Amino acid sequence: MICLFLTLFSYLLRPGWTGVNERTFIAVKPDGVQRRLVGEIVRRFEKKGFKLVGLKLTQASEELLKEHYWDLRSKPFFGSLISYMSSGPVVAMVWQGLDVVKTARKMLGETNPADSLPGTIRGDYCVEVGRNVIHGSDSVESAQKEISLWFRQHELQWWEDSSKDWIY
Ligand code: IDP
Ligand code: MG
Repeated sequence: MICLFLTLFSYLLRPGWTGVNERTFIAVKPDGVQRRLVGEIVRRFEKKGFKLVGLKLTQASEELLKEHYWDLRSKPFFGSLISYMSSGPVVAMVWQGLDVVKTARKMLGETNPADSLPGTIRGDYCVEVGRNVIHGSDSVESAQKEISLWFRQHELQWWEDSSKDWIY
């Protein structure tokens, strides 16, 4: 009985989504939107088998971006990063699936496009670190923070995925 209670308690206090319910925050940056890469990027995540649970075209405020990139505030490129990211709309998305955070980072490639292998998004579609077309959360913890920063709860959809038994 105590065991059952403890299990239920730890389930209720679980640190966000895990397993097949893991979620990550992906954003097509302003250069990606301008260069018509939105469809291609969404296509890659869909074809991989991940589930789209949130998507919007949005103009991010400098306030939101400073919060989003808070860890980089002392970097010399911080100012130019904020103006780049606020230079036009971004497509903000939440994708869900097993190991989606780690896998998405692999699909993106390295921060610097020059270090990114062909076949990755940054390896295929950009050349400069300051114009690297896409953002992806670097850990489950950052994903949770970023999702709550960019999305309201009601903007995330719950839907039954009819292909799930063929993916898992
Ligand atoms: P990530 O996007 O691969 O997680 P971070 O180190 O978190 O890389 O940096 C965030 C963003 O800041 C990068 O995607 C890139 O747009 C920009 N950035 C990182 N390093 C540099 C740099 O050396 N010069 C200019 N921009 C940079
Ligand atoms: Mg990062």
